[in-house]
Amino acid sequence: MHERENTKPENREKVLFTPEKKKWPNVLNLRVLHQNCSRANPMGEDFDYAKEFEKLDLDEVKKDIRKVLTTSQDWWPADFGHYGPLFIRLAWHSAGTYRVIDGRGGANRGIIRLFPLRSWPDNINLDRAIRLLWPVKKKYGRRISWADLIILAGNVALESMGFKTLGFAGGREDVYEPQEDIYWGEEEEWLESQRFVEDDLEGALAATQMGLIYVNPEGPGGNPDPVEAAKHIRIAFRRMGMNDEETVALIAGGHTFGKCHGAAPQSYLGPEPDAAPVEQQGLGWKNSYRSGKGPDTITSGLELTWTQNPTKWTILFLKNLFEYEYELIKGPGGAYQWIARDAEESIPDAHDPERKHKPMMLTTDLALKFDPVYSKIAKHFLENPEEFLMAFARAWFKLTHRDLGPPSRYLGPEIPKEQFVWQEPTPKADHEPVSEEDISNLKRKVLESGLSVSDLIYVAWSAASTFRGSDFKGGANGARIRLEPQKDWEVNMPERLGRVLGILEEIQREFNEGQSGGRRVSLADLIVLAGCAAVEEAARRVGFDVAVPFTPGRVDVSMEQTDVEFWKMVEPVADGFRNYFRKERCLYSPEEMLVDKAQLLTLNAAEMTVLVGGLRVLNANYNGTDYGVLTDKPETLTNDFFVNLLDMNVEWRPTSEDRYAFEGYDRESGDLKWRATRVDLIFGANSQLRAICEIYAADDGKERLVTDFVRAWVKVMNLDRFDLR
Ligand code: HEB
Repeated sequence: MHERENTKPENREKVLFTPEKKKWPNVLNLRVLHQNCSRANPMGEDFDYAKEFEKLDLDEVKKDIRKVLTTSQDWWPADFGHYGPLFIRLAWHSAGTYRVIDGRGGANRGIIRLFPLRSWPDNINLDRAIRLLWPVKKKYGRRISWADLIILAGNVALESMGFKTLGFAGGREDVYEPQEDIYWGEEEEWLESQRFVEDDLEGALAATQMGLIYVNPEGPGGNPDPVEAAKHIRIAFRRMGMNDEETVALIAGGHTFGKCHGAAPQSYLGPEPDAAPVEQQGLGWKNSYRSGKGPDTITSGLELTWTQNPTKWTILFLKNLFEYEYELIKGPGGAYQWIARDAEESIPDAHDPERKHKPMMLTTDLALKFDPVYSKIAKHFLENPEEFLMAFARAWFKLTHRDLGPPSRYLGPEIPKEQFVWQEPTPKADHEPVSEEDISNLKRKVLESGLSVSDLIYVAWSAASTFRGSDFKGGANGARIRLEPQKDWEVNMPERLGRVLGILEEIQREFNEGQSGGRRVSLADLIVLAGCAAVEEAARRVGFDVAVPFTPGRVDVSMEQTDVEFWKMVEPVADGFRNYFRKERCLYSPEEMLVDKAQLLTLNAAEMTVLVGGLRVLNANYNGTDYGVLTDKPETLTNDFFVNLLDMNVEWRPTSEDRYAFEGYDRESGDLKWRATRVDLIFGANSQLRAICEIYAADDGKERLVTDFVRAWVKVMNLDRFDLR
């Protein structure tokens, strides 16, 4: 790896690791559950981004961006007189941090403009790209978010260079505070260690090295081996949900444009934005080499231009890749790159019309030629430029829209008509929803069906809790729980699930067939409705007559509308709400996995607490275990979990070597009373969680528990109801 000494963020420790974290590393970071709260949002609670965005004249915005693209600024002169390639790189790096496994990262909140991403070494000089767009952002203010503007600018850049995109959807709402929930890696130093653990990336991280969007352009660890590089590319792009064809299209399509910058070694660069002196006003990497810009620019430290026409959509990247033999050299930046020694000097200079260069490539570009699978695809694209164009258009749209959620969240006039399986569309219901009277009839049917409260709760939770606030995927809508692969997930207890769904489907059929009007109930609705009925029943058993709000309108989707590959990758390895934990596949402790899941469900600490305590007494554990079921009357919505957890007469002892399972003994009699996992006991151990538990354990906490549980339950059931907002 080339020198990146000056880009070390000295302040990182101070900011990321708070004093408590250093002294008590095991204290759960519950702050991740309270990020970007209304107090951190300067836009105020009433701000409705969708409404503001709809006021926008998108054509006018695009016109303004187009003007920026070709208006070179003295403070950062445009290569080839066109900022298009730079903006494409900006959009790609903004979207490219997305990872399938937890849906975090990506373009949808504008985090590339905030700490720490704006200071990532891979994002060198993208701070300039964002500043170039400021006049446009300034003009439209709240009507367009940075998150949307950055992706739109990438699209306009492509279009202005002769490429036809599939379209653009808005709807990405900015955050105003760096996100704490995104685990980017353990490394203390940027780019320090290789992140492959037995040929697999640590857990789930998309980048193969800290601080890189994907892979090291010089090859793994700076080793210029295209075949090895291909392996890393494959893993890294798969983590982001891209297959081989999409990967080749993206790299070849992206590197059709622009150039790499490495006029001199990176030692000329000053500190990154978050470590730079205040007078630089958030611009980092001040370059002391000659003019520090234009022909003297240092970004990646690699110096090359791929094609003869770097500001036009062409097939030239692929043509050059296959036409020439490449030889390994070190460029002026001191980094490994490849040159077509025998080729003519056919490549234009970015700033000097008199100069020409030979075609050059990155090690990672050559991976497309030397990996047998990539090479087949790349050659096919070279011979079929139309297919290449379509493949890039689709992959680009997926890259930049994947984290925006289902099409029902898309905004604006440029939404493509075509729908894609990765979007997981949940169409609007084409039937009339059930009436209030139907709802109470159905609830009665469900409760009389012989299914237990626990059955109904477990299945409703299994369906709804796939939701992730990170990329707005999952949820009960669509009833994907009855399809592959969710129906076979271990955590869903396939046998029980099959039995419960069988009975619910029977009730559904009976209801729908008995309807003379247009009213129908979808299985997705019935699953949630059944859960509501179970919660009501469990509350009734303690004497509380509550109505759990239910809003019909969910639909059942087909296999064709389900991204099977995606769901295979995101099968839960833990769900503390169901006391499920697969140790060998988890990166964090059980309690951390619980918080992680709660964060994806957009729950705060109190909601998480009341849900766990409620689910335990409702007997909703994986495999029906009694861990944490601290009650003598299971399937009844009592506050027993909290009362017994805080009971000083019980003494807890670990029973397993890994300290996952515990037993609670009566201090006086010595009798075994309860069993629990770490996920249960953390609520009594952690000071913040214990403080919340006390509210529910108190003598006046019984009713409060019911009310709060119902509210949190309904919230989870409706997380994916974008149609209601
Ligand atoms: Fe790229 C540029 C690497 C993928 C688009 N890239 C670039 C560079 C480098 C790279 C190193 C240079 C920077 C500077 O400035 O210096 N890439 C890379 C890698 C990968 C990639 C390693 C993986 C394999 N790209 C990509 C994609 C895309 C792109 C996917 C899209 C789609 N890039 C791009 C562009 C550019 C770049 C457009 C240019 C920029 C300018 O010109 O500024």
